[in-house]
Amino acid sequence: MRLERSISAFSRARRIIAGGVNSPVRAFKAVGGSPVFMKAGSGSILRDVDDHEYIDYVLSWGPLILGHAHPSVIKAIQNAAGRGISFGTPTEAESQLGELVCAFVPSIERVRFVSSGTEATMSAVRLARAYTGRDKIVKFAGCYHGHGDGFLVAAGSGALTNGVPDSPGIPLGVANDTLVLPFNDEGALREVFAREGERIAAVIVEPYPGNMGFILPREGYLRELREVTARFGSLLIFDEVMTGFRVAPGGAQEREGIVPDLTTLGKVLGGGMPVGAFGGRWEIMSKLSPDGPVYQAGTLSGNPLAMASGIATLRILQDRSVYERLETTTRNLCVGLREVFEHHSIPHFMTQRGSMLCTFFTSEPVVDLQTALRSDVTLYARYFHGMLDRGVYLAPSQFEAGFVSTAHTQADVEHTVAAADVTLASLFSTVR
Ligand code: KE4
Repeated sequence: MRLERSISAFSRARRIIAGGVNSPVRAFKAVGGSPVFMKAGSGSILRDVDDHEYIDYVLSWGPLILGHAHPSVIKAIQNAAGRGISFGTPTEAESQLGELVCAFVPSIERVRFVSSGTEATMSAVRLARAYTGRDKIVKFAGCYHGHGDGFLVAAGSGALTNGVPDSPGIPLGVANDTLVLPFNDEGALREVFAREGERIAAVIVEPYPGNMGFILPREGYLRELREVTARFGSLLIFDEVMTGFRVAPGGAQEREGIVPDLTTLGKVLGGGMPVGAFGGRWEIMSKLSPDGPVYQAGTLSGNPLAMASGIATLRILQDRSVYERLETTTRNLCVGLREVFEHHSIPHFMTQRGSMLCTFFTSEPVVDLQTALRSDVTLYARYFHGMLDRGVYLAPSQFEAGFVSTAHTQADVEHTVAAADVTLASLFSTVR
């Protein structure tokens, strides 16, 4: 496939932008080749600067649950822009979106909007430390909570993809306050709490980790997290930046019936515009400035255009039948892909919840970072490029999740499954 314009765009970008990208995972380092530069999106389709079209399963890393350029979202942003872009004052749109958030996620009694998932998680951890008077936090190897210093310890997503899960530049004192455990390991959890429980301010967890590929908790694991944190007076923070409004209207906590103390949100919340949020019980959130002493702020927090985009998005998601359709499309895709992998005798392990999915090329169940790392990332890279050449845009890293939108059609599913069949046939010269 001819990618001349993307290739020249990347060499231009590299002359002015660090690494040629504004977020490392976009650079195709894990899959090789030159990153594809996109210029437009519509529904489930992305168009690149060489005018190739792709069915998009990255959806801006999750935000675009309604697909690209949804008319209601575009109109809401345009209307808001006509009234001014930012005021630096309170606006009623922030309360409107806040009311929607609290309706979708009942564990949130008060919310604070920020401009990214990283700001949401950083702020939630600062609040948890202030509320408990403790310093330690527990995170899980392979989970990614943004690029805050304390989180870049055994981090997932781009940090893992680019082989720097423990970034340089993090002071030892900060890293020492982050305790890292393997996900899905109840023994390790109980052991660290027996040893450090009185010093642990919070456990922060992606309830369905989507940054080491997409991994699901073992039965009862999240319940154990809830019980052990409550027992030791630590807060449980569900990082639902990726799963919020995605795997169910109320996120993973709705599917699992677990009430965290704090929740962080992003991605779908802004419908593609920069929005993050954190929230929880009033007694905790009341510690935040200006009512309380815990400082947190942001010039563009609650930006009117971002609020308009989020309100338009969540209003559409209030129709719960949307989630049934998303789950059906995603399941159809998984069934088709599984048939193809089985036909070509490709060892694989697939995960799916709601409209999130992932394929690992491995013959063992993937339950944590170690098992994820044992999957065949070389085969993933070859599969990625074969699909790209056939008009399907997957995450340019094994250590990410795939997403489906309301704009994806059965025809998209059939095209994707056919592309996988031809790709694997060409890789393994097995013909159907
Ligand atoms: P942002 O700061 O990128 O908005 O959000 C950070 C974040 C926090 N928590 C979870 C569970 C997340 O998945 C993320 C961001 N996810 C990655 C994709 N795996 C963002 C993509 C990128 O870094 O370019």
